[in-house]
Amino acid sequence: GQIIHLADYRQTDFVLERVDLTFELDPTETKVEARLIFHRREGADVAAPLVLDGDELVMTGLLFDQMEIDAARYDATPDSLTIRDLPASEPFEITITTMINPEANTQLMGLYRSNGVYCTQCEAEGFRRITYFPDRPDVLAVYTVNIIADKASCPLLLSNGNFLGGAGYGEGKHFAAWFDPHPKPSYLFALVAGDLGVVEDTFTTMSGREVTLKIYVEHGKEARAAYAMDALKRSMKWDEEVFGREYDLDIFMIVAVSDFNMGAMENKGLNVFNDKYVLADPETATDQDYANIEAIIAHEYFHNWTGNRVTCRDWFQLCLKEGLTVYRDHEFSADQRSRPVKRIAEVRHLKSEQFPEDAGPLAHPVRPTKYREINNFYTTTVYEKGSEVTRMIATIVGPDGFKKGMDLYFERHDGDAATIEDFVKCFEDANGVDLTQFSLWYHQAGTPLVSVSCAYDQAKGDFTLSLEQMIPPTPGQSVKEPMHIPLRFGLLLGDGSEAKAAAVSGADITGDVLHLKERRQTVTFSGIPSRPVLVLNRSFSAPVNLHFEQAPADLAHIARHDSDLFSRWQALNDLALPSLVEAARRARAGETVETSAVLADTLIAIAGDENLEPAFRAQALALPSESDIARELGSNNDPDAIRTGREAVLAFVANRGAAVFATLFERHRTQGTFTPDAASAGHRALRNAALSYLAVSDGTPARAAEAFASADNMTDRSTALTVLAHRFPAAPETAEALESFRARFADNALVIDKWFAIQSTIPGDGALARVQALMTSPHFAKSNPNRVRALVGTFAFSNPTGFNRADGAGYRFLAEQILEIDPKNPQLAARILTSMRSWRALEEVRSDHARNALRTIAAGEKLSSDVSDIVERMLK
Ligand code: DPP
Ligand code: ZN
Repeated sequence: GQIIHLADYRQTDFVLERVDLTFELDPTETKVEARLIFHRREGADVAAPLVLDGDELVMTGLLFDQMEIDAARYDATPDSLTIRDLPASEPFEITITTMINPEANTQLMGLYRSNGVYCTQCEAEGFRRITYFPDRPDVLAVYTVNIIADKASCPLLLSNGNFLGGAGYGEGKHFAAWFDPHPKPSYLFALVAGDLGVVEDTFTTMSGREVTLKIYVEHGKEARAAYAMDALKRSMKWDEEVFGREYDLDIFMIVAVSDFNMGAMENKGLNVFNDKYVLADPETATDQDYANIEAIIAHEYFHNWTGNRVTCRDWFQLCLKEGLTVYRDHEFSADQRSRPVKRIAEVRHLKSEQFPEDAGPLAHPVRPTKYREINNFYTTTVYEKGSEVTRMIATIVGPDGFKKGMDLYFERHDGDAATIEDFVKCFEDANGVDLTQFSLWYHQAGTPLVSVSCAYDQAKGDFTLSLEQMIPPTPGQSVKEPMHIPLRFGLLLGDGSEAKAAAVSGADITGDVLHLKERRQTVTFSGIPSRPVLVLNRSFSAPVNLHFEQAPADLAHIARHDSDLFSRWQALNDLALPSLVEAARRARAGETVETSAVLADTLIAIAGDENLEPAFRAQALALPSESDIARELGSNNDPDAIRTGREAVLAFVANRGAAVFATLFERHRTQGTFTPDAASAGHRALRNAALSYLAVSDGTPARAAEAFASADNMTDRSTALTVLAHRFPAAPETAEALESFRARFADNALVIDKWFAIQSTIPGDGALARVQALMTSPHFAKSNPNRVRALVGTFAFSNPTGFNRADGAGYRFLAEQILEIDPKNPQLAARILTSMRSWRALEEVRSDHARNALRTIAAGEKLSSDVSDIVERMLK
């Protein structure tokens, strides 16, 4: 594939007026007839041909205004259809017939079959695998879809919009027709046909319209869709209340399928989901699964306005819908659950996934300006950093200003294919502010580093803060401009109250937000009665790294007293990280690791503080991860030393807090009927965090084995199993528990994925052999993305010591897997390959092995553009 540049964007020469599709479904020979009505755009070149996109297409018919067309007037290849000598201005109709093979479609893009169900995935460029089409998001049209299929195997025939009607159709067949009145781009097209069970409900919108809600799942799994339905209704209500957005069709459908590359897809009126994000019950789903389902159901529903009603002009604008919609689903979950705990989880995720991407060879701006393979830009930078950028706009213009800007966006751009510039302009116009400098967040890659120092002058009562920002170089961007960084802050006094400055100079401050705009800024707060402790970047108002050597006593003060729970967690993290870095250094040098009692005592005190919500205390107890430590170290990393050091700190905390952890383990047992609400989940999280420490101080598997045996929900059961497997991999109790878990859930693939993931993350050199053995298990299926991600993906992404074996065997294994998966499912292969994005930060022996493995992949024959794009950027 060649490189596509944002600067080359131009409108199409032809306007698509309407689309009429007829599918005659067959497992291996599906016939698609597409009737497309176009007219030449006013002002377009009258000689310009019509060029349509295709991908592996076979054309069996072509008509112009229902007439045969002269062979000299067109060229058809598998990837494009070009038609010449078309009318200068009047509308014309092109009818294209293609034959496709859904059964053979292992890429899972376009029309394919999953467990006998026909389904589609068209984002970003899957529609061109169905028929020749102007397959780009700025071509919006109204669609009519006719589906003809075998009645017995496909009683259900679905597409976007409203159902028009259906009837029998010849021998053993039937048909259904759907009409979607909302103009849409082809990536939002969907078709589903098969035999599925359904859960039905209704929602009455704010203007009093009744909407039918249907969730389709495999027969027998209906009860497991109840939580998803509940989450859908809460999402619909929330979007009305918070964003004033009402649903716009008579029916909203969700279909769960078991083979899916993404999490889910927001097709107009007919969302298609990975079944992992629909199905849940206490027996099979963890609290995290419930939270994910709630968030993803909301995310896809929210796309109806941010993505579908207002779509993207081109794929460079992907963050226009994704960053904004992630922000919306984050806010939804924060309102449904505990806001600070949700924020902590978001920041943990951002730091562990997006920060490494932004610091490595795959770094790119939130709004990129070039790409080779768009599938590779569904990244945590576009999604999560994109959400953080939206959050900063809300911080800068304030809640009312944000609402005004969003209202203007919907008013101005409903029905449009818009750009990031259009979006930002709405906030400028609605609030009379200039966001030019702020917009650098969309254009400059790399996580800004803000260095902080401060001084207090007792005699004058002046507190002085010096700030300096630096944005590291990233691929293709060596020089960066200073950005507008909104930092929420507080000055905490000794009694836990907040100092109010009499005057401030050196920076714009609005409320509790300090606007850092220059490369260097010195800010003076006067009238401060005693030395304050600075709390900076409260609630993570800006996605930056802070370099601030704050005294452990000050961090402990914040951890115990700040009004912002997020900052209390952040302070604990900042207290722990230097200890863990030092521990890794010592472990690598073969020295004994010493742990500070301040750290352990602060952690234990917070864990035992019954005035704090349990979910927060569980987050506090989770020490920074091995990859957090690696990121902090930055380069020349030895994952074994990092683990050894961290284990020593963890053991110190475990032993020192054993009595407290034992009390928590007993006190926070949830009893009675299981409910997946956030408060109950918090008790389980705290109890399980205590169990993880107790397993270390106990030194025997007894307590975890007992917890496993007595668990009455999947959260407790899978945590106990994880503790057993990771702490006592060789114990008979562990083998027994793993086997009983497998046998109990043998026919539930989603639970077996947990069984794979738990075992693939057992630390140490033995992990690879374990993963290879599990790949021969009858539960494994190479063609199913969820299975591959659970076993191979989890190993590569989440087992730092096992994957980064010093002999390079982990990397060689991954290279083999990538080369094997790529010809069948390039998107899946490319995604798993990004697990090596931080390879340059490894010590020399490992990075040499990693480079060799990447070169092996790069030398592969017939690599997909997905994999070659990733591997080439990684080796550059
Ligand atoms: N379905 C994916 C998402 O919602 C891509 N649009 O993020
Ligand atoms: Zn999305």
